[in-house]
Amino acid sequence: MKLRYSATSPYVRKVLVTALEAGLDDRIERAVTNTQDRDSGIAQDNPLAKVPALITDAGESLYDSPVICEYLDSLHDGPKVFPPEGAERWRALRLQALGDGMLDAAILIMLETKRRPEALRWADWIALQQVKVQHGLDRLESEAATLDGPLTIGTITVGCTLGYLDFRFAEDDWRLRHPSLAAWYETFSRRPSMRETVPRDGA
Ligand SMILES: N[C@@H](CCC(=O)N[C@@H](CS)C(=O)NCC(=O)O)C(=O)O
Repeated sequence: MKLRYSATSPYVRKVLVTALEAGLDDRIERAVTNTQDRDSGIAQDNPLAKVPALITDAGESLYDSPVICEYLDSLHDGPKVFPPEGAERWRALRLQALGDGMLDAAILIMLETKRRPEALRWADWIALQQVKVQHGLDRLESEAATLDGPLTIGTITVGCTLGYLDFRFAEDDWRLRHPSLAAWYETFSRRPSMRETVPRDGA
């Protein structure tokens, strides 16, 4: 399998953590991809020109991260990170959606505040995105006691989301107002799969 990859993408990190936890990492070739480079071929594998995209051994392209993670989870016989049914499944998928939504907002903030020229920034719009991240953190804080337990795509996504906030917004420490979540993440981030996938600029 080939993974269209960027070392800073939290969605790619979800895929890598899932692969490492499933023991599939050795089967995945990583193809570093600049999504803004038309010659990279990303649009042939994902018409949205986003990473991650996975090209299976059968030559089929899969995207986006929830689909790729569920595909990888179908390839192994160990404990599944996508619970097959019932309340556990819906809880894991909801947590994944919450983390992914927080990431979508956080990336928009990053692009607006760190990439766009200052004169073109739209403060009210940035504030709207910040509220989404804050509300997400508040919800996770209120649920922190339930994050322990079997690893799921939900907790993987939450872990990658908090890691992204540390990576891009270290100056606004989310831990200050979310102590229970911080305590959970302190343990979660020590998993080898998390340690091996810490985001790095220029990697
Ligand atoms: N919903 C997608 C989001 C993927 C995404 O936004 N990836 C970013 C990198 S962090 C990207 O490729 N952006 C390039 C673009 O939007 O053109 C997923 O979960 O995989």
